[in-house]
Amino acid sequence: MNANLFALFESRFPADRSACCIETHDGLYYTWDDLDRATAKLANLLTALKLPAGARVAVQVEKSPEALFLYLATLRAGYVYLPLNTAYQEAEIDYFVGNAEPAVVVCSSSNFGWVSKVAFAHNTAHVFTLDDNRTGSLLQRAAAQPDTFETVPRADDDLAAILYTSGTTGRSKGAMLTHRNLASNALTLNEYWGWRSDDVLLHMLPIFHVHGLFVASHGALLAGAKMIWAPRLDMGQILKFIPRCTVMMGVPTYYVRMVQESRFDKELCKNMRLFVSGSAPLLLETFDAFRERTGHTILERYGMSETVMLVSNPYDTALGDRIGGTVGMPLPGVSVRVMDGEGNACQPGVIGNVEVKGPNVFKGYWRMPEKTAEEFTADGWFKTGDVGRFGGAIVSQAGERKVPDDYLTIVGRSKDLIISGGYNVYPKEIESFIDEMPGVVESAVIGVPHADFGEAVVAVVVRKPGADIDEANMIGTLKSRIANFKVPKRVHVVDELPRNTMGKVQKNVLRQQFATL
Ligand code: MLC
Ligand code: AMP
Repeated sequence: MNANLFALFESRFPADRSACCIETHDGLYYTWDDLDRATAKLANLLTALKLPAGARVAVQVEKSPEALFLYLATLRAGYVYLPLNTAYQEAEIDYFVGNAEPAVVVCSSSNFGWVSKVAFAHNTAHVFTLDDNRTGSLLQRAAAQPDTFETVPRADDDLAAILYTSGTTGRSKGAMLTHRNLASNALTLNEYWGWRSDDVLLHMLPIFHVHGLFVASHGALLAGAKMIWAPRLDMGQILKFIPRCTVMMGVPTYYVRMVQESRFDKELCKNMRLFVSGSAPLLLETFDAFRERTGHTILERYGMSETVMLVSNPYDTALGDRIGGTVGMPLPGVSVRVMDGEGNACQPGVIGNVEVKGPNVFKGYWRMPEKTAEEFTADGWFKTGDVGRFGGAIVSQAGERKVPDDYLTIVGRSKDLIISGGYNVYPKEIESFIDEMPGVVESAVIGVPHADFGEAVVAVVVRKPGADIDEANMIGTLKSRIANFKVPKRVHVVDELPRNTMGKVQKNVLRQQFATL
């Protein structure tokens, strides 16, 4: 059997291929036939390039149906897809391209100048452009290709995608996901969340991370369900499209903003069957307010780039309630354990490190066998870096609620990570940029509570005697060098950083000090 993920999707295409597969926010319709033909043309183009086996196709483009087709065509042709956040700037792209050595790079035409320079410097053989208005050299070249293509056979363990996740120390690591990782997770979610062929997914997430590219798109593709496709979070478009939709997924910021919109109510959402939240903690306050406003109980789930989805609140009420503040139960086929520092499993109610195992767990970090080995226990469990507990209780204004022992609650992270609006920011990376700036002795980057983004990035900077550090200047300089979501919202200049007796910076002290910013 062909384990190629695309072959799985193909096997689930609806019988009527003239049905709508993607409707865009600006009124375009793509049928399942269109998807089939477009991915065939792109797969033929990739094949015609005679790329080496296992070649990576790195893509930094704005969201469009054609960008999704490029992902699917890469799978179909048997190559490895490498999506890149559109906010990444030159230094970041230089690292990813240098590390992954893609044979093909696809970028927007406005970035072609600098992206092609970076790509050619790293010996990438082919650089194409793709814009979100159905133009660019990629589509021009693909137009001349045949519109049928025999999906290339792949084995379970062959790579399908590499997703870069930032590292707590050092540079980003490329999580290698296989066809089996993605297929097993998609099949599990298909069943667990009750996907139906008559579902309509409101797709508003970016398609360069797990949530939008895999969880959302795979769900609809596997169900043979239609997607309404919008380029970014936009309340106007939610109000316009939600009455025709049945499923929506978002990071918590999406729900915070929906609750703030008074026109978002029960009547508007009456066709909906499922709202999913993930990628960052959803505040109980948002969970409750959303239910009050719409009558819908958000389903919160937990996952990561290395594992796709791990744990989910139930869709089927026969399995249990969706409990706000928890991420639910391990998905079928996924094992989750909470361990203390001595390698023993914690009792329910006791907090420890979350470790996982299953067919969804990635193959390792690209060309980093030592880092891969560090992240797995001797008995083969992946250390998520998240801290949580099974069972226990959720305390809210409404009182204390006992949580069943098979429900997981994520209470924090052992990794030094900030999640802002669903994007991960590793303080170390930002600190190294700041520390190189003139007049800076050292810096500490922390996350502080933020009503919209959940956490906001804040930098605390120690200046050299007599140096004049200007907050706006520093923010401006950082904006030109790193992705905008990583740039500190505020910079505080201090005389020294608080340290413990070991000389380690006490970030918890700084977090408390700046918590009310
Ligand atoms: C944008 N900005 C952010 C930001 N997004 N700042 C902090 N954190 C963010 N996430 C800043 C910009 O730099 C800009 O600043 C200003 O906000 C306005 O930019 P924008 O592009 O207009 O913002 P907006 O459209 O409102 O975007 C916010 C957002 C977006 C929350 C909608 O960030 C988003 O779509 N996030 C989703 C992330 C996601 O898909 N995560 C999944 C990861 S997968 P300035 O100063 O220039 O004005 C994963 C695994 C799993 O984690 O479990 O799913
Ligand atoms: P990423 O590396 O971008 O895939 O992000 C994965 C991380 O996001 C996880 O390790 C968690 O820290 C966090 N995360 C994802 N979903 C949730 C959730 N529902 N609640 C809390 N944290 C989450």
